[in-house]
Amino acid sequence: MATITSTAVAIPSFTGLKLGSNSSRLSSSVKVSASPVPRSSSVKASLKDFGVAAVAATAAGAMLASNAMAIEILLGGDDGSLAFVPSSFSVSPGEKIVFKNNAGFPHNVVFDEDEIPSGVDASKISMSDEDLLNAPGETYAVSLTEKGQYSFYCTPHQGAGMVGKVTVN
Ligand SMILES: [Cu+2]
Repeated sequence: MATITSTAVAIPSFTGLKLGSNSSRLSSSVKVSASPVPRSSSVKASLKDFGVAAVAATAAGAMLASNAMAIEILLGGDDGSLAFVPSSFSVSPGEKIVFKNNAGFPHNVVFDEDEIPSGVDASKISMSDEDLLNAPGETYAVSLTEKGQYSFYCTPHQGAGMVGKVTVN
């Protein structure tokens, strides 16, 4: 009970403090909303610190995500086509390939054991035939370390042409 109440009040009061320091036009409305709530200054300070930390962490996470080496391949086209989008692409060794359910699922990602570099174990980089991505936005991620050409397909839609190629170079 106490946790929910203080959290609900703390967010607007922190926002208000921040706005108040940056804008004199908004400071009067901030005072009205913040002052009727009786609270100790130590609680305010700790909640404010928490807010700043959360904002900083979000910014750092966004920077990491944009800098990380990764490529996203959609499973199913926006037009309803049963395809990998794009179906042909290149990555660097070790680069993360994220296959993401987009439309027309269920899908999966299985590498063709006859069309991958020799020495690579197809089962280690593939989903199993029975393993399917059923929900929107579900992902399967894999990193390929051996250079060369790899072919892969979606088990339910291979016959419909849902196949792809990736070059690791
Ligand atoms: Cu499919």
